[in-house]
Amino acid sequence: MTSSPRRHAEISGAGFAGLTAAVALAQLGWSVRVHERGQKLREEGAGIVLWQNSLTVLDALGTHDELMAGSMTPPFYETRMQNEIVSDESLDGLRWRTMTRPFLHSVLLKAARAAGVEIIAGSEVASANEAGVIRLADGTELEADLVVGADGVGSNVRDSLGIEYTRERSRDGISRFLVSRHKAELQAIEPDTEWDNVIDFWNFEPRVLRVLYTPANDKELYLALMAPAADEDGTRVPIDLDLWTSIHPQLAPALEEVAHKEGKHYGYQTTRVESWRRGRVALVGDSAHAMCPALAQGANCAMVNAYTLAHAVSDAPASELPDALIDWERLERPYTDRTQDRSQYYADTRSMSEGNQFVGESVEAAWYDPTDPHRHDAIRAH
Ligand code: 5PR
Repeated sequence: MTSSPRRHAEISGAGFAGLTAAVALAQLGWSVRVHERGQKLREEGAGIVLWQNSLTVLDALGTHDELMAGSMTPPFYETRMQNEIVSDESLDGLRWRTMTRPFLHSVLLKAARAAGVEIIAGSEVASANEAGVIRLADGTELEADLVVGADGVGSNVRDSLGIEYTRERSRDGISRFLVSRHKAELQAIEPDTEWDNVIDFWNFEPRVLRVLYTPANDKELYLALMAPAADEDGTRVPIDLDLWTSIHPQLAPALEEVAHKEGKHYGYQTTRVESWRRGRVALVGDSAHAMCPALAQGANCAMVNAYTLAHAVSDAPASELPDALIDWERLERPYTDRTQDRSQYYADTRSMSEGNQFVGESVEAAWYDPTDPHRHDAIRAH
């Protein structure tokens, strides 16, 4: 047996998708370099829900214990309409965890360093070609067996390759914040409520203003404030405290802390690309499938696809890598496409407000096991 030379990957983007691909590839024996255009390696986002699909990936990468120590599983996913409880879902054996985005990022960064990944901050990948050459903003060219475009919704990698996409905007959008738990103050207002559940406070009257309340750990609370993109006061950041507390008075202690925070309102949008790959280049995460957050699957699908990408290319001989990417897209993409479509549907119809939504096809992605070698048996048979 001859030992083949170590294969090399250049990755653009040190977010959840890029770091997951980096760790998975490095653990499979690749040399990996990640370019992050930001000057600092950190995540600015607020909170996140991870479902079983991405938790399975994080287990496979060896981060289980660390991840569990800094995250939590709320007892129920509660939905309220006009402050009446519509449903309390226990999610029927499906694993899920809530945490902050900076925490998840720190776990992946540590795993990447432990796996020997080289990460360069302040390094922007300006373009890539299908032969596997990237060009940095400073003109440097680097060659790789595999290039990964994990560079977000405005991806240079995607756009320099001429991969086309469509973008649809939805009518609503969201501003996200991390604050402290305020549990005692909230209990003073609603003593019968533990305030450990995720509580999705929908409100349609007198206007559409929704607060998604998500405990992220013992100390931190993730609040997502949704309003129609056309609502100037509802989308203002820093928030209009009087407006939000007039609709959600029971959340006043937490909203008061939010009112001191800078931030940004993001309009929901769905980006659909013509292809996830071109030659030796693969797209993962928002560059490939930016989606509405209604099913909270954007980052989850990103991590799943980054993981399956690493395995797909490692299982194939180096010369056949472009074909391996074709197969990878053909087998893995349908799950993400369906999730993207459903998430857009739920965002457009606001039908998550009806409660009891985490059943059937809406949790298809959450139940998906990217480590199951038989997961494509039915498709392959055709
Ligand atoms: N679920 C989660 C979330 O963060 C959002 C939504 C649903 C966990 C918004 O960011 O419906 O928009 C949603």
